[in-house]
Amino acid sequence: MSAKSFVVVTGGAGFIGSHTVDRLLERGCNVAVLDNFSTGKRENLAQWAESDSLEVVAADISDGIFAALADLEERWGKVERIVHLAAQTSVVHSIENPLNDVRNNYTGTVQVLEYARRKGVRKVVFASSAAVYGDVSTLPVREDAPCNPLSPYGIDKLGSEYWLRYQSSIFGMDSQPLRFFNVYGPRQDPRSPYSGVISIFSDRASAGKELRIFGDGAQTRDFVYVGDVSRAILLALFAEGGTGEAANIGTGNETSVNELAALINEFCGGRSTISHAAARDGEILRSVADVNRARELFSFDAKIVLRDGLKTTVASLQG
Ligand code: UD2
Repeated sequence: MSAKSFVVVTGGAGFIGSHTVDRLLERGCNVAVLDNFSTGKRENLAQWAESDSLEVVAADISDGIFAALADLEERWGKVERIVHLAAQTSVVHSIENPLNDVRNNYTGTVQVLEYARRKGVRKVVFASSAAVYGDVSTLPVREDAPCNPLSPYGIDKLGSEYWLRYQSSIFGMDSQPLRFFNVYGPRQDPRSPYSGVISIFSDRASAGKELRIFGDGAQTRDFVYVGDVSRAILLALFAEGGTGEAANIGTGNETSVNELAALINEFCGGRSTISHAAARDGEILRSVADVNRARELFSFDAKIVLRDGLKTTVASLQG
């Protein structure tokens, strides 16, 4: 048996997951990744191919995780903590495929929590989303603002948060839902129709292709760098306590899509033209996080400013 912390990362081969695994291994944990590889990639973890402290198990969390972890429990002992990131990540996809979203993002969470309850896992950190808020009237948005999700994705994330809170209050399991704002950075896939705007614009501007803004581009987002997000996850995971009360993970800075396109184009040599297309249905016009609760609960503050994060992202795409 090992004295190291045994941490499970669901979705650990994905964009945010693989950065989280990097940090956990650097910290000296034993890490089991559960991933169904629908969007996750083994190459995101290739840097750890020689490590004895990482095991990658191909498994779909919505089928349950007991069997997937049985062998590793014999080797590493009891699972101490879980980072639950595995999810269908697109709001647009969830609207067209609601049952698929329920299976992955709601049933999947309950499966992970059922394991945590029965095995006495100490703490679960969960990737929730700013999508739980829907349209908000007061900005920056605080965690106690009314939640009116406008998509199956937002509903399933909010429902999952309630499960964490329920399990913390009834069974004493520590838990921490994190409401991610717009996460960007290296390893975000630019080629899927559901990709984040920064990965799409960086990929296209690097090739001098046109950047297409939906609507007038005045809509704003709080773009938070993946290295900050993975740092927040570890701070939350190893902090004492956790009642299931959610915390925003953003920077507190608001950037318009117009500003973003101009910045990315500048960093890529200014070869792209910028055009406008019809606005997306149900587009949220302004989004920015109040960041005080994450600071109070687990001393998290985002550190990477957008210009620096964008430069790193663009450089990673240019190989
Ligand atoms: C983000 C999250 C989503 C959910 C949601 C919560 C990502 C990738 N998605 O959705 O998971 O948490 O926030 O509110 O982080 N845009 C363009 N041109 C493009 C692509 C996008 O103008 O080619 C615009 C888009 O209309 C939007 C903004 O860029 O105004 C951001 O779009 P997004 O798809 O990156 O993320 P969002 O905020 O819809």
